[in-house]
Amino acid sequence: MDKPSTHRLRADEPGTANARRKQPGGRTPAKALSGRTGPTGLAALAGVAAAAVVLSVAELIGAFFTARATPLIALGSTFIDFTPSWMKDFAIATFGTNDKLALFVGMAVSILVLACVLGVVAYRRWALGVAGVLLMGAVIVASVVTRAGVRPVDAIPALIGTVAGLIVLRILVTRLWRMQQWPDRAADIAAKEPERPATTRRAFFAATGATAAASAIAATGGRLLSSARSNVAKARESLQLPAPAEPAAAVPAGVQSRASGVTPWLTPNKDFYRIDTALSVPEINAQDWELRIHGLVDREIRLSFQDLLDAKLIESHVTLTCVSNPVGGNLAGNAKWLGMPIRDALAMAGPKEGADMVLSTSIDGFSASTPLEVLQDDRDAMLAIGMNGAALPLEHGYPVRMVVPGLYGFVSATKWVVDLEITRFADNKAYWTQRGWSERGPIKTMARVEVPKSFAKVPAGRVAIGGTAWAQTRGITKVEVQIDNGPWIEATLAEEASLISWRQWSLDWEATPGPHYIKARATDGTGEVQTDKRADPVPDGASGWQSLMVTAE
Ligand SMILES: Nc1nc2c(c(=O)[nH]1)N[C@H]1C(S)=C(S)[C@@H](COP(=O)(O)O)O[C@H]1N2
Ligand SMILES: [Mo]
Repeated sequence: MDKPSTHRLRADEPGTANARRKQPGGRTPAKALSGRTGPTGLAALAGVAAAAVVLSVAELIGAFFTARATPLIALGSTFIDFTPSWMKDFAIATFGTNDKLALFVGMAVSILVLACVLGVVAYRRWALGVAGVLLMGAVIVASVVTRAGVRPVDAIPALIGTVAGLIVLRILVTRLWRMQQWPDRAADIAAKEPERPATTRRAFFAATGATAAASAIAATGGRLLSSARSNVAKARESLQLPAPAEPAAAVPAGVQSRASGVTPWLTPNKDFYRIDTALSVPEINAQDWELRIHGLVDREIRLSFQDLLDAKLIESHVTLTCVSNPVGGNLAGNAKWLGMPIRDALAMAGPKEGADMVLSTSIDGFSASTPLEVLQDDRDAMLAIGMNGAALPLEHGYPVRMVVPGLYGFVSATKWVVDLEITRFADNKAYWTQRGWSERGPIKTMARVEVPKSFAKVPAGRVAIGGTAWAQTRGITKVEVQIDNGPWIEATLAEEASLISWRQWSLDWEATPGPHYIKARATDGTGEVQTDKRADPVPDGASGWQSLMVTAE
């Protein structure tokens, strides 16, 4: 049958493979429509507009539901959870604290591409387009309701958004069909709706443009509304911290490195590194906060924020370090923390024989596995409520986080912590352990050179080398520097405040003109010299000596 059959054409949606093959003269609908942007391009645009409507309507309505579960935030969080570990490591290494922005850009590009495909598919086969929008809605609903601590009603915004997106897609695709110079179809439509003239390309652009603009406004409005509705930040500011029963030991004068340009010994809150999987910072009202301690315990207990305020609080300078920190990197910070000793909280619950791990979980589903004995010994492990004299900043875990000296953050420093399960390493795995990192994470001894900077040009003559070293719970007893593969020279250590905070150092060096290589290594309180064996951050922390080149001139 080589004669085109109008009957067949009418039976098919325009643009289906079948209909296209039967077009007289082999002209596809794409070619039939003259102009710069063919129907495929316009259909892609329709898909983008529809996807924008789904997301923005959902986001706007989401402002009235659980803040951490608005569609954009939930989608982003799901994106994070499904990002392969190597890509996450790459993002942290490449974008550092901008990793979230990178994530949003990556997500936006992916959605844009999928939306274009959706538009084209809907134009060619409407049923598949419907399926596509419903799939999109299902993915959003799934990512919303699988967030920890989210209620089923939080799915409502995504459902309404999906319906709105479907309606918009139908309107736009119908216009496209009508634009076709395809006699049968155009006649069809004209016969059914004679009062509505066929859409022009310009009108179509205007319609999609207006939809996109309205979507952008709705999404922005949703985000603004979400933050305006939150008063957690205000409540945090007016929180009065109680005085510690056990104040921090006085910090000796001289903890700061004599080399100028070395990071401050005490890290201000605003400069403290931040690493977490939370796209939108969880906002918890202190009055609503509750910590459940359960599992292998004599009695399950629940602590309120007031219980913490009333407890015997300790205060301590502790250096936190991220396992993702590369040799010489700056994912470490030193602050004065105020909190309730975790061992006191555990004692109230009474861990049972056989338990060897505490699985701490945050309100947003992150979890960390910490050896039970570490939380029961005399190091200052605490449920922290204060950081450098202020209530915990929202992004550092307000209202309560864990701080455990000596362990990398991924196995100990749970922010926004709401649950402690006393369990066994054999029975439970924490968030990062499930993703290929180790189940335990004692901090490795590390010496960091901060001045001069790598590849710096320095004036020949006296140059101050300086930096920071850490080996929390063991302490730093020596830092040595090697110039151009010469003998190791002992640096001058700054005063030590405690074994659980970092220790700075400096060394005066007479630099001769030309390029020089500087290496540094530390020795911890057990007498062990930092290993020169290079290891990547995965699975339990980077090792090796930092090495840098500077040029004296
Ligand atoms: N809720 C939650 N807590 C978390 C994390 C997280 O992703 N979510 N990341 C951990 C990691 S890997 C580190 S290094 C520390 C960082 O704490 P900071 O952001 O206050 O510096 O927090 C830990 N606590
Ligand atoms: Mo970390």
